[in-house]
Amino acid sequence: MDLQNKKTVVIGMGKSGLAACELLKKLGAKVCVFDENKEMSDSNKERFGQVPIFLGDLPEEELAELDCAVISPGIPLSKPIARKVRAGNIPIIGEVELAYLMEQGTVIGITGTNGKTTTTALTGDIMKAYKESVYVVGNIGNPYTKEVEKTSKESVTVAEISSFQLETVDTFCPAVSAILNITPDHLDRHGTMENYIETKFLITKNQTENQLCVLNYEDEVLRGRAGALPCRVAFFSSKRPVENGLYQNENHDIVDAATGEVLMNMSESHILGDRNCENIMAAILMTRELGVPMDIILSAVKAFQAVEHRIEYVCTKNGVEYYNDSKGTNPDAAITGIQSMSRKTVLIGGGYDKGAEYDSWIQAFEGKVKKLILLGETREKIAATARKLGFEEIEMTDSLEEAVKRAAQIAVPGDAVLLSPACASWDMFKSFEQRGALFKEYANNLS
Ligand code: UMA
Repeated sequence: MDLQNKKTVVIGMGKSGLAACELLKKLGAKVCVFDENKEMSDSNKERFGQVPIFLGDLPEEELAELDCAVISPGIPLSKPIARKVRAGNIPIIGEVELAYLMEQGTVIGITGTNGKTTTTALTGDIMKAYKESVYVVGNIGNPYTKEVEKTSKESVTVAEISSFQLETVDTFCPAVSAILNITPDHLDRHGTMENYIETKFLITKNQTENQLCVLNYEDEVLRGRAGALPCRVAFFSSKRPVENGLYQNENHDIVDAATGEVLMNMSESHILGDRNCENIMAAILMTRELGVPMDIILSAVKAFQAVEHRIEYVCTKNGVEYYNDSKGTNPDAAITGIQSMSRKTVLIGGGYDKGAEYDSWIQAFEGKVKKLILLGETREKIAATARKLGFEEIEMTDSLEEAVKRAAQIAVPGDAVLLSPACASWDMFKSFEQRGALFKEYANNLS
């Protein structure tokens, strides 16, 4: 795509917007940026240098001259700015699509409601053990547009792709893709579960019959639609043997379905539980497809440590272990969080309302949660669900700091305190990273 001298607006002044803006400048486009936030800090504005900035609204005269718009993932196409641009017949390119248009190498694309970041980081580690040029990009926190210029015929890009990013893909075509699972999330944006599922499957839409998509056999939707995909499929299952792919047997061995060979045992991994076993199997299938020898794959898997904010051990204070699962941003992810606790747990939850239901999360407490400390927009909704299900051990707080202090008072030696909110962070924090970092700070500062 020739963007030389093309007047282009970048919508969104976050990480993706900044990286897209830098890339567009190098491509010779005439760039301006737009953000809905009229209160944008000077330091954020300064990051964009001399580029014209429009906050709140894009003047008609600017709109009239536009050739193209690049949209950040956090901004829905239903927003007034996107509608306005589209009404003017100006093409909107997603930030991921813009990067992909310049991609020179092989792409691995990973999506799913939960486990994406762990699988992406692990797949990146495996590829790095085998190849010199590997770029780990996307929803994991490193915009694709920031790295794409470095790609070459020899390089591999491992991309974590969220449903927000998939909404605006057009030609994006990973050589190998994975959909790890699909459970309700981001329904405030996608409207219905059906829309959310359709969006997730966009990761395979341009794949061809000689390419591979890796799917979770335990996910009914994924299993059901496997036959309709345009590419080959390999399955993984943490619960039963599959015909084609990998599975975990009752001894927690990972078994190659084709040969019956045991590749490794889950006790050899630092990341535990069925969900992580699924992430590992997906990463093995994808990297094996790209020719990485199994001994290299397995030694990278065995060396891999949990990613930050995902059931991350923080500290032990007065015999109480503190865990940060700030990335547990939906009920399904938070279920994995509580299931991995082996101690009685004081659980801190609640946050931004994405329209989720919390019944299955509360049911997963299974007598392990001694107190649920709630904060944020969803606290009343979660409390009502918990009470409906007979769980009464609830306390309300107004800040994360207060929640940590209260948890420390309630927990006794041998207990755990777990931040695993089941909600996004955007009601009180900039990001789940900020929420997790503050939790760690408050926990570390306890006397
Ligand atoms: N903004 C608007 N209007 C809106 C929403 C946002 O103007 O309706 C503006 C904000 O004022 C802000 C900017 O847009 O200035 C933020 O843009 P953004 O929300 O796209 O965020 P980025 O900083 O560019 O980060 C994005 C992803 N964020 C989202 O999808 C919400 C990051 O995923 C990703 O790591 C990054 O690009 C690099 O690719 C975060 C995330 O929460 C981790 N993802 C969701 C999830 O994992 O559940 C999908």
